[in-house]
Amino acid sequence: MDVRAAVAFEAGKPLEVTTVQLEGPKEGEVMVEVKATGICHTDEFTLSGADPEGIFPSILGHEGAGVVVEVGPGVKSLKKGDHVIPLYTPECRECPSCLSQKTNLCTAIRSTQGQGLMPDGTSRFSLDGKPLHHYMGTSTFANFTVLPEIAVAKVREDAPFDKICYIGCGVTTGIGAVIHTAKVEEGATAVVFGLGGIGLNVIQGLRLAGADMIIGVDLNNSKKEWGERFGMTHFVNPKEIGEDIVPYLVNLTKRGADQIGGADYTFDCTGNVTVMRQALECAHRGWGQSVVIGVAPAGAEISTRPFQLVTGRTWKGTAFGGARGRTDVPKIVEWYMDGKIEIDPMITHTLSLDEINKGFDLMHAGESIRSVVVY
Ligand code: NAD
Ligand code: AHE
Ligand code: ZN
Repeated sequence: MDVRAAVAFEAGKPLEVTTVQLEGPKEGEVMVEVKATGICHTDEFTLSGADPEGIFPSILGHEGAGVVVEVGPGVKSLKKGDHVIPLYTPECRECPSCLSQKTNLCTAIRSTQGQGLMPDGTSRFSLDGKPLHHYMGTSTFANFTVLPEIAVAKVREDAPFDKICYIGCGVTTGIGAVIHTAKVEEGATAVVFGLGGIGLNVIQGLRLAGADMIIGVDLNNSKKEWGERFGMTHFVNPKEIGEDIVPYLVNLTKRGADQIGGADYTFDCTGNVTVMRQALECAHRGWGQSVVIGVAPAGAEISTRPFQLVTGRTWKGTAFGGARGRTDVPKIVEWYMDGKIEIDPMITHTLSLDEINKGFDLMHAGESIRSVVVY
């Protein structure tokens, strides 16, 4: 069938909105009518050419919400009409990773997903008879997409698509990093580097967890107000403090009789490896945990003095906030519907598919938190 899609033909070039062809779902797959999709910084990262796994031409997008319109043979857990959120981190509940209960990184289809293909090694998208690649297993920059059943979370039907699409990545990643990955406790101190679509969700996750001191760090002063809106207690612009950011933050977080500074938890939400090092090094001696969320460009590497780890800091990372999509995403939708978490104010721009490149421009200009395309 013909569908409308924003195609990434080449790295570094704007997306082209055009009509492409989509095959129906095969064994174990479903077709979803995408009703809305967010534009995440990771889409920009891949489009820029910085993603070692970036493949072109492809249909990007991984933050969607929609309705199941067709199910392939053998599909058991979904039916036509179900409201769903596509999952770039699937949950098969059968692979060694899922069964371990130690990680959300399901391995069932990761290798074909990374090659821009469905699990049978082919693509459902094409243009003029030539295959187009899928992206992150989701390709939500098309008004219809095909997904493996294990990469779909069924959610309640009264939740608005143009808001819950954000749970498909940003909301779950930020809140999950606090709850699942860092397991932040009440009264903790935390530093969040990068107050964009992810960092603000880390901040609201910290507020939910009961953190006492929530320091936000960003080069853009307009993010101060944004951070405060979701629970940030202190804002630091590294360009304006007149000293190195690490000693500044260590000093700011001094507590207790020994006056040793450092945060209990720190989060990188920038993808900048220098910032990742700063985040580790301003974590508290003996127990501070630093969580890498940002995605760094091909070839980038992190470094620090091993002494930072010898003296008890832990460096860890998180994908999709450690969330098991089919289990956890419906719960996060419930939290939103119950008013436990906020989404609406973070969706600063709503666009049509034809305007999708404007969403990338707004991100580059630091003017948006989240732009959402509504089909
Ligand atoms: P964004 O563009 O909305 O926000 C980035 C923020 O970082 C901006 O406010 C920017 O001003 C700030 N920033 C940039 N450089 C900085 C620096 N040196 N110091 C302090 N602040 C700085 O991006 P986003 O959508 O929030 O995504 C953030 C990162 O998280 C990206 O790298 C993205 O690819 C990644 N990400 C990872 C996961 C995951 O599962 N691990 C999920 C989603 C996004
Ligand atoms: N393909 C890149 C890495 C990109 C990456 O780390 N993606 C995150 C999700 S970012 C969502 O906005 C992720 O889930 N990673 C785990 C995985 O299995 O992809 C690279 O560097 O090769
Ligand atoms: Zn994302």
